[in-house]
Amino acid sequence: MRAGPSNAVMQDRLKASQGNAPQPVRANPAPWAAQNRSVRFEPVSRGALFQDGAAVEDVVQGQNGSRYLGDCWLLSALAAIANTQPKVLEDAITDHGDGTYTVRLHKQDTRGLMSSEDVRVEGTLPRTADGQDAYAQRSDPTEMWVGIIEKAFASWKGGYGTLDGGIPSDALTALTGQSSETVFMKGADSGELSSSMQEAASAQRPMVAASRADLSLKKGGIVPGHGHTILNVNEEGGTTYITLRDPFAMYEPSGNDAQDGVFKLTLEEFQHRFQYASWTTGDAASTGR
Ligand SMILES: [Ca+2]
Ligand SMILES: [Ca+2]
Repeated sequence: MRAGPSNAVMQDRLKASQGNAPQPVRANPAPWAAQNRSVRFEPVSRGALFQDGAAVEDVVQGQNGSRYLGDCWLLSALAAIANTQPKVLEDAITDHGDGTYTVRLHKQDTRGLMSSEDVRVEGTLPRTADGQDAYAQRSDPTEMWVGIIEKAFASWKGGYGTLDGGIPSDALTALTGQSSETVFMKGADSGELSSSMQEAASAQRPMVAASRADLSLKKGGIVPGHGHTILNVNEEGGTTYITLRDPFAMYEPSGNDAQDGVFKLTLEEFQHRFQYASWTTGDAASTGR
C-alpha cells in the first residue's frame, strides 16, 4: 500500500525550505575514525536479547577513547522507545537461535513512502583492547538488545563510523516504521509547544530532542549538540516541565537528584537550550516494496 506524505512530513519540508532543517547531532569534537583501531568483536557470555524487557536504563552511550561513538541520535531514540513502547523494540529483533539476529529497520523517502529492510547480524559485540564495551555500553553484561540494534544500524548504513552524528527522528522512524514530527524551538509559541508536547507525551509517543550546539551550555550541565530522550512532559501550577535524559546517563544541571543524566527543565529553559524536539506521529507504517 502506498501513502502520500503525512502532514508532519509536509510541515517539515516547509520548515526545511525556510532553512530550518534538523541539524545532525554528535557530542564530541574528536574525530571518530582514529578511535576505532583497537575494537574487536567478541561473543557475549550467557547473553540474552532482553533481561526484564527493554528499559530506559539499558541504554548507555560509551564515553572516552575507543568506547566513544557519536550515536547519541540513535541511543536517545532507543531510550525514548523503551520509555513508551518497549514492545516495538522486542518485536523489531528476531533471534534465530544460531547466534545471529535480524533487526527490521524502516526508512521514509522524501515522498513520504516507507520501506523496510531486514538486517541480519552476528551476536558478537564490539569490545576495546582493554576489555570494555565499545560504543553502546551494557548496564547488564548479559543484555544484548542495545548492542545488537546498534550493530544492525552500523551494518545497514555502512559501518559504525557512519553512525557518528545523525538526526534523532531518523532513528525513531527506523525502529517504529512511523513518520515523525519535528518542532523547532526558536521562535515557537510556548503555548502551542506546551500543548503539542503534552499531547505527544500522553499519547505515549517516543520523544527525542537535540540540545543547541552552543558550548556555553556545558556550564549549565547540559552536553551541547547532543541527542536527549524526552521522558515526560507535564504541567504543574501553570508551568510546563520537560523531563530529559542524556544517553551518557551522566550529564545534567545541578539540583536534579542522582547523577544519572535525568533532569527536569521548565519549557522556557528547554526552549533556550534545545534546537528541536521530535516524536512519532503514530501513523502506521506504509511499507513499500
Ligand atoms: Ca532490560
Ligand atoms: Ca538526575
